Amino acid sequence: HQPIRLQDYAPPAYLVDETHLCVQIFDDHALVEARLVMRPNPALDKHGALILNAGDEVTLEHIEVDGAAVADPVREGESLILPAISASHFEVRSRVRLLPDQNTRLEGLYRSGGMYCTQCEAEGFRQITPYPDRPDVLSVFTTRVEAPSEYDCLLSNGNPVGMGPLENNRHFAEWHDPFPKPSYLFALVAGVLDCTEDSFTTASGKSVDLKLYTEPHNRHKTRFALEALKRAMRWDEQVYGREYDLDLFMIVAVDHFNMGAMENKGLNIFNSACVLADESSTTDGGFELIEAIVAHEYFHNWSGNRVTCRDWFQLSLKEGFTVFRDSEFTADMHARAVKRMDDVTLLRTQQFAEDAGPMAHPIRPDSYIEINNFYTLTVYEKGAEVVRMLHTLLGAEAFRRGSDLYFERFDGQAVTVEDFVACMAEVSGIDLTQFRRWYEQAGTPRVDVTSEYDVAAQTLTLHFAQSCPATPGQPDKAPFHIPVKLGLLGRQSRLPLSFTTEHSGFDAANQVFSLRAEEDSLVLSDVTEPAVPSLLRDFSAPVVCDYPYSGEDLKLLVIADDNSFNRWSAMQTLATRTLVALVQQAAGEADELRQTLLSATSAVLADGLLDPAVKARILQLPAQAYIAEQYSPVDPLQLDQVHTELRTWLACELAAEWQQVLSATRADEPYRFEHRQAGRRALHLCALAATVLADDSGWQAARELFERADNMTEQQGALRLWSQVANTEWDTAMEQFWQRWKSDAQVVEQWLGICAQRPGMTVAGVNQLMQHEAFSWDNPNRVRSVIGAFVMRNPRGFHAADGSGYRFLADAILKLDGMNPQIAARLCTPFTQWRRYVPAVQAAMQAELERILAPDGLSDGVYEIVSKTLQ
Ligand code: BAL
Ligand code: ZN
Repeated sequence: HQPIRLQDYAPPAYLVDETHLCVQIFDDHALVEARLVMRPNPALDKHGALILNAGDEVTLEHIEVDGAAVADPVREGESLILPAISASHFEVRSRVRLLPDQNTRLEGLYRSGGMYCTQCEAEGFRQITPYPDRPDVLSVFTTRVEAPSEYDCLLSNGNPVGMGPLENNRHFAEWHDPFPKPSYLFALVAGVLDCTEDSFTTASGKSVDLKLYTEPHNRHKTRFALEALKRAMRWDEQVYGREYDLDLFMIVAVDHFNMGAMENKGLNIFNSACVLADESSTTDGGFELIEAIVAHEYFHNWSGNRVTCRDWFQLSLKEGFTVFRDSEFTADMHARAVKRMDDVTLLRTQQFAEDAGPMAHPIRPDSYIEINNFYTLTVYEKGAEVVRMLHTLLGAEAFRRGSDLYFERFDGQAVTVEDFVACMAEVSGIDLTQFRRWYEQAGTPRVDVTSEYDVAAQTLTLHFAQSCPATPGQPDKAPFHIPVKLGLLGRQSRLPLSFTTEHSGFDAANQVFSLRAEEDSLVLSDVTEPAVPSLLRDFSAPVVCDYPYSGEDLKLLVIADDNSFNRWSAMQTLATRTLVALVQQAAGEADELRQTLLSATSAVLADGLLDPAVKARILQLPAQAYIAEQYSPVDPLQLDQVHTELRTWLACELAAEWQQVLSATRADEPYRFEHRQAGRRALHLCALAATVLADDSGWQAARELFERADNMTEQQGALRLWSQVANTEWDTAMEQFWQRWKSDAQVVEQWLGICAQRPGMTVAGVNQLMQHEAFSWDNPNRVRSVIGAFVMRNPRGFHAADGSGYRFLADAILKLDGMNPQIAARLCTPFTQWRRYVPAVQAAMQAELERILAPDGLSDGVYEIVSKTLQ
């Protein structure tokens, strides 16, 4: 379990100009022949041994250099070591044998149901053929696929250049990808597939064929993704000036997949759950997610593929940037403020916890044991926030010049985050030296703000102090460059106030203060009345921003802030404070905050002008996971109880108002996925949640919605809410739902999730659910739907006082580690917070963590997370 360090980066000794692969698929094995046209890296004086990576899925049958067989190549771990080569050009040929049916880790070439497919990022290509499997080796690939004729679709990257029959009822297809690419972008698919076709004409008039391949029974679920793809292609032309570059763009839907999707050049491979949709089986959230993932993978064609990463430490170079791009795309397609609330909820609830835990790392980590552990919320979501801050500091126009320069200067190259930031600095003239600390320092910075108002001078002075907690390996942090977007609200007038300031760090046009020092003060003049500051508008930086607001200040912001994101954020702060006070049994304070929360909730419910989607989000209490980050030690069962009691109290106190919302938001038109309708449904489900909580017979409203709804959003929403009562009628409804949808894999995954999250679910119940025909250990989606949902979204079940939830999770991790280490490692997350809990919980979790670490042969992935968690 050796760490790999950024500081040890060395350029590749040898380059691969051409990669010629022949992949022959047989019933019980596959043979891969590779011909690599190579040369020593001209940038280096010394080259040393030729080291190829070869994973343990690969049985080497033959390898030769320029026609001379290498009899006994040294194999050390994943390295295949050949003697140094001095020729200016040479060819390496190899033949290996693979067993795709037995590849349960789902990296390299594997079988998913009836089809063969590949997953190569980050280091899966070495499980297909010996190769310098690193992102800074870019090569032009030509791939021949041979398979039994029944597999009618044989696909790879680039353009088709040949196909035809072979002997023994076999056939072949040949593909050529003219764009040099790293091996992690290689893909291959062989299957009996149905193809839905479309086309797109680029801004410069080129016609691109679009093809979405599925297993035949999923043909009816392809239209939405293809339409989303075309919207994404147009948006990338309009917003970034990026056109698609090949004549063909293919997507394949695969049932067994470790992640959401993969941006292989010209041949994206998707987890079926992240691409297949139709109006009867997909929820509003599902549609939005699919549209975003289709866009994300497409956007990688430039941010990732044409310009790629030098090494895996630079992962956020492509992922942070591409998440920022897809997030802006969704904001443009739907509702900007709502998308911001959803993104910030994810960040605050989960990324902040990661940044405060044992796995905390900068968005560019400086070491890892298993790179798959670093496909994290920090690299992706915080990485996107860092790019967003650049966008805020530069403004849209300069940012676009920066991205144009980046794509032009580094097209066809593998580069670093410094290269990206340097382009942004060059076009804007802004000194981003300090800003680069965002890439280097882990942890969520805090910005503490206080104020004083001088009535006579009409000045409001805001004092800022920034700090950042210590994280593993980084005890001390230097100050960050933090853009704080702000505004003022008059305490009496309740109206936005204008102001002026002389501070050179304030961008008046965008109302953004650049906080660079550890402490700084911003004097705002012409402030005509006492004001409540509205800080960190639109979440202008990924920080915790604290100000000593009174409950009434927060209520004022909830009701009257002209920044709708901050209306939501103020309500989150008010609810968080209330919950923390209740948990800590701070009686007087808790009661006062609770009353203020009630009155703010009532005002929001009565606001007829609020977008229903925004209203639904404002009315949602922060998740327990977020509250658990605010204090320590946490008793998770007590927190669950307090959270439920507060929701119930708000529901009872405002029962009449919720009832009115419930009737006002009933569907009165057939289902369509669009913002207005989705907002109405979200609000309807909020009101239904209150109804179920407030009234013993409230579940009947859920039953009524389940029976009436013409759409999956409301049917599933009703089943989830009704599950809190879990009576025999609910069992019958769940059985009916199962019978109706059991042949639809995506709905079945949702159904399993509802079962696993049901209040009252125990380990015994989950074990029984895992005997159901719908569950399968070798399908990551099913594992996530049952085990993931139970341990991450069922606090009462997972934290059962007898420790059964922790034992269950440890057993599952150990079992999965031998099958699919990536999925096993992901499941370790709930244990990473163990030190935050009360002593009894800590002890029980620690014992399970030690049990996981005990066996020999643990994967690097699980070892890295568990050992760092115990440190
Ligand atoms: N590159 C892995 C999947 C994604 O982030 O697009
Ligand atoms: Zn990505």
